[in-house]
Amino acid sequence: MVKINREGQGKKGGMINFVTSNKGKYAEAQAILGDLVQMDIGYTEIQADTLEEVAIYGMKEVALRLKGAVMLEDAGLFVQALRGFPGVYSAYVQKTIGNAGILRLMEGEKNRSAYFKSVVAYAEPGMQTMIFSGEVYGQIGFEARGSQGFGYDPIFYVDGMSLAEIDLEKKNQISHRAKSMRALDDWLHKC
Ligand code: ITT
Repeated sequence: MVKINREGQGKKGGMINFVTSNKGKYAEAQAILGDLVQMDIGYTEIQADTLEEVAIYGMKEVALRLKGAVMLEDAGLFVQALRGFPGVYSAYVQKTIGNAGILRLMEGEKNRSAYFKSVVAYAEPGMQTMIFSGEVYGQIGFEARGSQGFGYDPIFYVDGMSLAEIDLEKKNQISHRAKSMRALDDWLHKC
């Protein structure tokens, strides 16, 4: 029997396990979905052309390892002038050249348009994996600003402020992750 969903619970009850190593992501998701359980257990992030493929493959792996409701999220920064780079390589690029490297690649570039995309995969035993996504459009700034958030936040600007200059509550009003997590939350509440 399907139960009425409460905060942080899957359709069939029980807490949702959010497989992520990223505390910032977890905090943002938790503010929307309620009490989640962070599972920092790692999973294989395949080389693929889309975030969706990475998330679906990852979900197949973690669903075998964990009981109950499971979700994971793959996100990326897509810079128009760099033809979508770093995109699916965002984690590796952040670890290697970092924000300073992206700013260097953008030196002299007038087109600063970029977007973040978040793809959430969610599954419960006996149910097919559901995918929800969200995007936020902005600009790559000319300098890194702010100390909140994580990852590319200091160089990604919306309405003249970097995402690292606004707090979690404000980021959750506009972000790619807030949109994908809200779409999941809406679906969970449609019992
Ligand atoms: P998990 O895979 O363990 O969840 P991760 O940090 O590796 O954590 P992703 O692969 O989804 O997460 O993220 C790719 C990169 O994009 C990574 O370097 C993140 O820091 C960065 N990123 C993701 N979401 C972001 C956001 O909201 N603001 C700034 N950077 C972000």
